[in-house]
Amino acid sequence: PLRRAVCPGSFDPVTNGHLDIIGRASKLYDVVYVAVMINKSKQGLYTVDERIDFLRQTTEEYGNVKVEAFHGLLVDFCKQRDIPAIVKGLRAVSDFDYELQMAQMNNGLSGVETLFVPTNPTYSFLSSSLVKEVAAWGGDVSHLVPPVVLESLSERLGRK
Ligand code: COD
Repeated sequence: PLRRAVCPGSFDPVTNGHLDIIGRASKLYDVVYVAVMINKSKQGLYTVDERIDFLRQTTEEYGNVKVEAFHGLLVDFCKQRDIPAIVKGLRAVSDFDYELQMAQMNNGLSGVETLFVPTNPTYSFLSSSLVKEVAAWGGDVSHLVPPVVLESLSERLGRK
């Protein structure tokens, strides 16, 4: 049977930190789903379709990554696709508290396991929200996001 896992997130937009985790997961599993979780109460910079488009373009080279949007609980996404494992990146201790809570909640809800991959130290400070803030003020984020995202950030935010 195929070994499946999911990398969930908001991906508003995808960063090199996300891609590092997705790429590493794609070497460990036969199929890796990337789930763009829709949060109606949080308006993003990018629409869900735009986020998916960036993710598809940047994960195509891995060959075994499927990108999908989902509105609902992550455990339901997993149940519907028979996915037993969630793969998450851990950047720092500050991520740990909340990630542990979600991992335990998700395991209690459905038995799904969460595996943590330590972030590549190059990206340990990196988040989508910091990228947006730095880019909005004209800072250079070219080493932090893939080229398609960089291009669109400069368009959307009016500079590079
Ligand atoms: N390096 C490595 N990994 C990183 C980095 C980085 N620099 N930045 C982010 N990551 C990884 C982390 O594992 C992170 O969790 C994931 O990528 C996604 O990051 P974001 O910022 O796009 O997404 P979040 O943190 O907003 O995602 C939260 C979820 C959408 C996963 C969560 O809210 C969720 O599961 N929601 C669905 C509803 C649900 O089931 N709720 C109950 C949860 S118990």
